[in-house]
Amino acid sequence: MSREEIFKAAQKAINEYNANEAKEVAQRGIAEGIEPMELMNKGFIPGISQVGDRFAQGECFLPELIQSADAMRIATEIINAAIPAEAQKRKGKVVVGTVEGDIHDIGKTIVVSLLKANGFEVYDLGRDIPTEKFIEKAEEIGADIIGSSALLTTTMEGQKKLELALKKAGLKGKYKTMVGGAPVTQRWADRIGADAYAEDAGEAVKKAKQLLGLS
Ligand code: B1M
Repeated sequence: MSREEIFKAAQKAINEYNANEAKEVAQRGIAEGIEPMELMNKGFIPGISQVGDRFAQGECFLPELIQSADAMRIATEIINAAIPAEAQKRKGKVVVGTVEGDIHDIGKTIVVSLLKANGFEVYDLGRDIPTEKFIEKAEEIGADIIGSSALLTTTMEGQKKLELALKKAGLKGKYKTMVGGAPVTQRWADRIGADAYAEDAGEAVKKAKQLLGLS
């Protein structure tokens, strides 16, 4: 199978809600030497985006969306495990979670893996995380950055709430904040006063380094 065929097979597995196939393609892609993030970005992510588009157009429904998310989760686990870790001194501490009311965590988990692989100490809070939990954890572990993910236009408000809560507690400035998620933009980050916005996991690493003056 060529690289292009593997990317196509990954898209097909997610589009057909086929977890076994997704697992096989992920393993095969890694075994054939495709870079983990390239396999994710050119194969699996376009696949789940296509399913999302079909869902939005009423061409598939929640049960299918759940099945393809499951296939995506399995592929993500394999890909994340294959990301080579940078053998370096710890770069900084990052608390990351998906905001309250939002259970989308596939993208957030990829961001966590790539940050870890790049030498950050990451505390993954999970999904559906209330504002206070982000702050409590940051205070507890002495974080450098608080990162929040939001996938729904309605839950993006959670990122704004976090900024406001930090200001109210006199903690804005103590922690740098980074926001991301499909509906999130630089404009939104500017509007709510977040310190950084990242479009994808690779950019999240770049921005985290910039926030800490490491690049
Ligand atoms: Co939902 N969902 N979903 N869903 N889902 C979307 C987001 C939607 C756009 C689909 C659509 O209609 N086209 C739509 C939102 C519409 C809107 O808000 N305008 C939607 C909806 C409506 C819903 C429900 C309300 C459906 C329902 O119940 N009727 C429901 C909501 C549940 C809730 O959260 N309360 C729901 C549920 C689900 C599933 C559970 C079935 C499943 C999630 C499973 C899981 O995550 N464990 C799911 C899925 C899979 C999707 C789509 C299809 C794919 C999301 C995804 O995983 N993308 C999505 C459509 C889409 O986005 N095109 C959709 C792949 C992932 C790698 O990308 O998450 O964007 P992403 O992460 C990227 C970047 O955004 C960035 O880096 C990542 C890696 O490159 N990034 C960060 C993310 N977080 C970051 C944080 C950072 C920095 C960068 O710093 C901290």
